[in-house]
Amino acid sequence: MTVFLVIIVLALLAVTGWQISKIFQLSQRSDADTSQIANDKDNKSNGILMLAFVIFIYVITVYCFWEYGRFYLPEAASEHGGEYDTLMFISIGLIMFVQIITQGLLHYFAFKYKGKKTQKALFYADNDKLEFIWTIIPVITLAGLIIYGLFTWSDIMNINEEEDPMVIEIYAYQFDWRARYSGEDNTLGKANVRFIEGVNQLGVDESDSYGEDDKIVTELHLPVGKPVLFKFRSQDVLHSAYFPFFRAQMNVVPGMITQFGFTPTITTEEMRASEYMVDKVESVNDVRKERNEDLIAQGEPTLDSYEFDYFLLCNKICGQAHYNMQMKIIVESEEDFNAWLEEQPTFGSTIEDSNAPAETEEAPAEDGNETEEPQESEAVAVLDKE
Ligand SMILES: [Cu+2]
Repeated sequence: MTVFLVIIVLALLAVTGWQISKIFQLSQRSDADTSQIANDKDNKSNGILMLAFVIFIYVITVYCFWEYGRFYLPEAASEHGGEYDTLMFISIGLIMFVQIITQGLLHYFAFKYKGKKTQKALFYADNDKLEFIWTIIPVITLAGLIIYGLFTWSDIMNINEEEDPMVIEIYAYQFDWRARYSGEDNTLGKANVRFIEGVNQLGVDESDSYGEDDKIVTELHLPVGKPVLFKFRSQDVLHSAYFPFFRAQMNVVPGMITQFGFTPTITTEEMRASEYMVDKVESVNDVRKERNEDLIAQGEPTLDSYEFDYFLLCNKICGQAHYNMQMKIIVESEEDFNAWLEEQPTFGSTIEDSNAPAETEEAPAEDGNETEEPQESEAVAVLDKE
């Protein structure tokens, strides 16, 4: 009903506006120029507007670089990241250079050659030489960019098996991540969504001996300088594993395994100590400090101070809590990594532990609920935050 009333009111307003404009037209002096054809004055004001517009977009561009330049990512923390950044920098630099010149010329010419009663447009059919020049230059430039891009792409995407990369599975589900280390044998056990039951949250095949030493964790640890090969699997919908600091992203597709490999080069500690990150953390904490003053005044709990950590994000809108789908990544020395991995339970032992009490208490169903509960309460917590 309200919608209906609003529509009627809007329609009446439109009619009123139209009637007022008619009255306004009738009240104009009879000798005023009411022609629909543009005269010199119209052309002049449009020419000036064209020039003003290009100046406006240039000013906005410079302002954005000035104001938001600090939101750029820091130096890449992976081996291939440098190549990726160079390709990006060259492509964007070239596009911007051409864009600034051609856009400027387009608007300037619209101003300079604006219509005048006394002038007649020149009929100029074609010029082979000019057309050749403006065709061949983009062809060579674009071909160069594409070939360079293809080489970089294959360099990044080709996984050198000779380097013996450490195999880790990244498992996505609504709305969290799990990582599965392939253990001593560096081979992941087979897995299928049909095996998901109880503590076997990732559906690892219990009958596959390769899976026994796999280790499933909620936090991704990586040894610095060691190549890693990620195998991605999704439980439900399309996700995208996005590692911004390592310049890596791969779709995570239900029903298939996708992969991506990289070598982390900067540890979490080193990144925290970098000038970029020190400044960034300081500015985030300044904002939080200000916010905390308000929160204290309102008698609400305050925000913790921020500390940088690498993270893995989901970069496909996969549902309600997509925005909160992230996993912490810690890049550390090989010794620290080995010590941490040593502490993690293997898949085999997890299954054994879960089976042991189940046999006596006969409660496999309850086990299933226990593993699902944290997910559910997480989802609820996330909704509460919204
Ligand atoms: Cu997702």
